[in-house]
Amino acid sequence: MSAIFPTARLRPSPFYDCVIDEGMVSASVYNGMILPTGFGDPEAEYWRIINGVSQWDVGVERQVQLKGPDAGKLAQILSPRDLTKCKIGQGKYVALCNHQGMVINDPILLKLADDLYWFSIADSDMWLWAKAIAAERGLDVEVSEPDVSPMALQGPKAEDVVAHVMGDWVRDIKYFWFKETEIEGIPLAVQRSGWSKQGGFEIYLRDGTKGTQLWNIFKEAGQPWGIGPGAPATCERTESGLLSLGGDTDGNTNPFEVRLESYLDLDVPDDVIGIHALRKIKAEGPKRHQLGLVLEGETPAPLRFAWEDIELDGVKVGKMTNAAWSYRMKKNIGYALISREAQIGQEVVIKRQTGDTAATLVELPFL
Ligand code: THG
Repeated sequence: MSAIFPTARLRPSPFYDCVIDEGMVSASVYNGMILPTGFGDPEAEYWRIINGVSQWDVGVERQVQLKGPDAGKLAQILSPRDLTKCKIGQGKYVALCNHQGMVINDPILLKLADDLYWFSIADSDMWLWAKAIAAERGLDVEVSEPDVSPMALQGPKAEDVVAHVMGDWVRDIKYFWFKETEIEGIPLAVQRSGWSKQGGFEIYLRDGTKGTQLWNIFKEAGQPWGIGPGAPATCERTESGLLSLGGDTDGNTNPFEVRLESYLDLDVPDDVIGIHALRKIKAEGPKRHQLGLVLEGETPAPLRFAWEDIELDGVKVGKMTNAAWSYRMKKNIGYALISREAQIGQEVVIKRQTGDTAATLVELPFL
């Protein structure tokens, strides 16, 4: 990979030298950083996530740190989900919204102490947002981007590898819970999480000078389990129904439309940003929903780069927001963000750049 120029504005993660050595061939941009996306054999990388253990540089999952007496207060003001029962060492998936009730990020919130929280953010500038809200509300809290960079181990064999390195105690970590620890003096947090549904852990590196050392510890330990490089995979996440903020959403998407309602608590206090709008949207009934699409055809469809119109009986009813060839279903699948009038089981037509394509609306997740 020679076409990327890491700079202060397009930052490499602490694992960058390692992913270059591993043969990275493609990358994306996320939170002003380089997100590796491929190592030359997408199908092998996919099956490694499904059957084995895959090692990902997800240093782009930046942490927005809230520290100080009002850290918990700010976390709650930003999150339309009840955090009063969130324990130290626990993570919670939260749908951060703006005042209009539109989703602006969908991080995991980690509570490290009563006065210390991290939002492990998706791709939008939450640091600016959190700092502005803290100032406007007059809160006693420091908002910063700490030196923290996650690395993910995903797949059914990830637990054995992490237990081999850290000890069998990691097997007892519950979903989205985490522990602060270290290996060979490298400060870390280890969490049962990751952007796949194949199980695994994320290791939050807390010293950016130790990226190569940490990568190699897991790379070497994982050899007996066939560990290899990988990346958050469009195919697996689509099959599994995971949300990609900014991919499946735009600036006018509310959480009810993209299956995030179960992460909302509409009775949180009135000072939570967006809560009035969310109650109103709920009362009026959301206009769209997110469904799966199974496209006609038995071969991988051409790549696409923009949302494409969906028609039902010749009338435009929504958009196809993403698509992937499913190696397990042997079909092209995608997500529809579509009028509630369109229902599971119906046949629609996708106005693709490559021509009209018939598809069936199905429930998410696919698998
Ligand atoms: N891990 C960490 N940080 C992240 C991500 C991650 N930051 C960026 C991005 N991913 C944030 N977005 C998501 C989206 C989905 C999930 C996690 C983070 C996720 N969702 C599960 C689901 O929808 O089935 C489970 C949610 C639940 O049940 O609580 O895992 O991956 N560190």
